[in-house]
Amino acid sequence: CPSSPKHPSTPSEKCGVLNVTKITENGKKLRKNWTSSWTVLQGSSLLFAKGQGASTSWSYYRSGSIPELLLTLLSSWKRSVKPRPAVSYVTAVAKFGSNQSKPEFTVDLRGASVEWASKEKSSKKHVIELKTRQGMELLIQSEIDSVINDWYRALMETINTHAWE
Ligand code: I3S
Repeated sequence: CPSSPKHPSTPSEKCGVLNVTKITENGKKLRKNWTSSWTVLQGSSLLFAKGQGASTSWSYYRSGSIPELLLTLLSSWKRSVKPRPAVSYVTAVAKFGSNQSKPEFTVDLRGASVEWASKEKSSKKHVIELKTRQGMELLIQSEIDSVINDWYRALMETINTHAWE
C-alpha cells in the first residue's frame, strides 16, 4: 500500500477494493447501500475512500502498480474515439491522486468486533460483519475468498492489538 496522505511516514498496513455497506449507525438501522470502495487499514483505523472505489485504474495507481495502471489506461484509450493518451494519463493521475485525501468515512477499530455474517444479514457470500464501540455496524464483502479471508485475519489482529485502548 502507498503511505497515507495524512501520515506520509506511516505505511498502510493493508489496502484493497472491498464491497461495503453500513447497516447501523449510532444504534439506528440503515437501509443497505452496497458500494465498492478503496479500503485502507492503518493503525487502529479502517478508512473507506470516497468515489472511484471501483475504478480499476485508480486501484492500480493507489497500489503503486504503474504497469497495470498504464495497461488499463491504454485499453480505455483504445476504446475512445479521439485518443489523447498523454492528456488522459496526466488527468487520470491528477484525478486519482486528489482522491487520496478524501476518506468517505473512517471506522475506529479499538474495541470493535468482527465475525462472519450470518445468512440473515446478507445473501452474499464471504461477508464480514464489523461492529464498533460507537454503535456502527458494517458489512464488508469480496467475491474473492482469499481476499476476504486476509481481511478477516488483518481485522482480527488489529482488533486484538488495540482492544484495551
Ligand atoms: O438485507 P436486505 O435488506 O434484504 O438487503 C438487500 C437490499 O438492501 C437490496 O436493496 P433494496 O434496498 O432495493 O431492497 C440490495 O440490493 C441487496 O443487495 C441487499 O441484500 P444483500 O443480501 O445483497 O446484502
